Amino acid sequence: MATKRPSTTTPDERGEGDELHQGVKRGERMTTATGTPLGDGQNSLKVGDRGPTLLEDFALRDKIFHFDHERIPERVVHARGYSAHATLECLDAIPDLTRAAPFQAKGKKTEAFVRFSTVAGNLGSPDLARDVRGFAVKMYTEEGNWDLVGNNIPVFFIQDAMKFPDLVHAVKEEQDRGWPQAASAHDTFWDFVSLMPESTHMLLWAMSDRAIPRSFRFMEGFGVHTYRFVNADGDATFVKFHWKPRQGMQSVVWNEALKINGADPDFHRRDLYAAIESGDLPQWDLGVQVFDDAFADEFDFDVLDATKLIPEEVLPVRIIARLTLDRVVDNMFAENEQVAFGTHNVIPGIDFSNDPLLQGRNFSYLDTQLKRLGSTNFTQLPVNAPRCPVMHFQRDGHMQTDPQLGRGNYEPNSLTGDDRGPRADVVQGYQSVMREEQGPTRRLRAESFADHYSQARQFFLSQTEVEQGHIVDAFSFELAKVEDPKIRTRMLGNLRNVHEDLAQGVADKLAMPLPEAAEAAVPTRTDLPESPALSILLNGPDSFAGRKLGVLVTNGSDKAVVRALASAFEDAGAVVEYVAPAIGPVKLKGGGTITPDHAIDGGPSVLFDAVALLPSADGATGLAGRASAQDFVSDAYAHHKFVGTGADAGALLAAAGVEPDDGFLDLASADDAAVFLTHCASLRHWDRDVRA
Ligand code: HDE
Repeated sequence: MATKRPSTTTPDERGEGDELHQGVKRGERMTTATGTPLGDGQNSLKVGDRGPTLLEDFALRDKIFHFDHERIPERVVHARGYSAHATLECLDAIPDLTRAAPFQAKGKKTEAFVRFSTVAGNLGSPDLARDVRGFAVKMYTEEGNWDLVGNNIPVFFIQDAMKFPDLVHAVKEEQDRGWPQAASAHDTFWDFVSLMPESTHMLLWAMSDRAIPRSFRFMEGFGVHTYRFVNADGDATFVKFHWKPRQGMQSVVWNEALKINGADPDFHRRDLYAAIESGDLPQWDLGVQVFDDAFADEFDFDVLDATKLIPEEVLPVRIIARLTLDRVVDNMFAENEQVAFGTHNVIPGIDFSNDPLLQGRNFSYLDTQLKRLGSTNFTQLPVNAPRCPVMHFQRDGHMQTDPQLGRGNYEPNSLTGDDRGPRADVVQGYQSVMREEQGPTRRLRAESFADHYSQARQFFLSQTEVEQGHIVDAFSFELAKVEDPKIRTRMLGNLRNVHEDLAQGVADKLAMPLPEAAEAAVPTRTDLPESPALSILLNGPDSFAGRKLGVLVTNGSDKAVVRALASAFEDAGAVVEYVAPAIGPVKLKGGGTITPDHAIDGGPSVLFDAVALLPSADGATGLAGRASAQDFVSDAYAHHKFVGTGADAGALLAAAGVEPDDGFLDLASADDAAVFLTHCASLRHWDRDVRA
């Protein structure tokens, strides 16, 4: 037990070399890791005034020793991530389908922890990389931890775990040069995927706006694989999991993503933190697609193939629970870095399918945690520890923190009382689904996995014209970064099997001729119906709530207009931030001041979902000569944003070279705010004829 130290207070002092020794307040004394109180936190122990330093300086050694070992291996994939604590609430009890503890009673709450991530970049990479986002959820149920380790894209690049290391090596920075960081736009990635047509469907998603979400809050999540639900009678069905953001979906445009990465590489983590801290708690509905073998057999693709999805229009998603992110992490290392997810963490009621990718993952995650966290006892770390009792005969290991009482450390035993220890429960314990499996041992890709293009085409055709344009642009951007023309040509050959317009559009942008279509194992189906659920723009929000307005103000901005705008947007659940020529207070016409959130050089319009230009006439003239102010306006224009323009913004608009269109709304008087807000609810003015 910790004993209290005598409470002391000491004054701040300067040392002989002018170093600051801050005094102890409230009796809190700094100690070594073993609790010895320190008398000096600034200087190592030396002989004389100028050294040498003594080997006996245990305080220096204690501190430097720990520092030298601060880093642990970062995740080989999904290194860059951000987490939050959460609660899952059951909305619709489904004991008929599963005995999984979170879904047994309506209103049942389960503690959870969520980590979002990019895949390819290292720990310090920017948030707006074009990449898949990880969407990993740990649910601490009373029957153990259940991890749903998913992505924001419902399909994957490869069908068999055997190919995962190749995929990851290909996408990460190239080994002989060390770049590019957090980018798939390079030769080795496109070389690999162009030789692996099974990746085509996922490539369509990765080149779509899904791969550049505006915020973690505005993206869907998917379990990807087919899993199994099992009820208390042992009856099993197949299930696919979906997370649907109650904030609606939203992405950025690519040119904007490139600029956000420079302006605020932490854009996504800052956004999530700010939303939770302000009480605007992000929520997702958890939905399931449940089906049986007979239903699965009706498809000509295989439900065990992770490159395929079941369209929601064919099998609707049934909402069963709601996830609320309700608390930011206390410490990034202890929680975000040390949280250890694994697909193998299942609870009674959840079981696996034979998806060969899932089977490989079940092996991989445990392995990786041991490598990263260094001990088999990583499950004892607070972020990983189950909230239900843990009882077994696993013993010892590095960093064992459990005193593991009693005499019994094996079973069967005939010990009694506390010495006896736990036993497996044949009635209530986890039972794997009984499945009949038969067949010769072979290394084989099933023929049912061979159609690589039909669903890619279905995805492309399910997008709006604007989104299709973005897909063409993204392929063109990425392939233009590929140096070897034969890789680009090969990829164009694959794209011809998806859709001629896509292939032609990309070829045109690359100024390359279209090659022959690649040979396809199975001809592309052209009869699959469009699935509107696959489009972001068809499923966006219908309000500006949770979005951010950037208001450009200067000395002399009209107080009535500024205040009316702010209250209209804030009342609608939006965040308003002010950008000004400098960070000091701005004096308004009509009285009062505003303390800006950003100086213009560090507050570009890419940080906002819509902007308002409310400078005074003098202020507009002053800003007109500044590149950052010109970019503020021209970027908002190029990124299809709605722009509110005050009566005196003319000089700035002219300097930016922007011709106002229907997406520019007058903010001449206080009454105009409501109309501007109504327009902003549709988030972007897609009719504007600009393309990155
Ligand atoms: Fe992962 N994956 N993965 N993965 N994955 C990891 O585990 C792996 C796959 C996913 O925020 C690693 O703790 C293999 C699909 C997420 O901590 C590692 C295969 C999907 C996260 C690993 C896959 C994912 C990971 C690296 C193919 C979407 C981040 C660090 C057989 C359904 C979790 C770690 C977090 C992390 C292996 C494929 C999602 C190496 C072998 C498909 C969200 O174990």
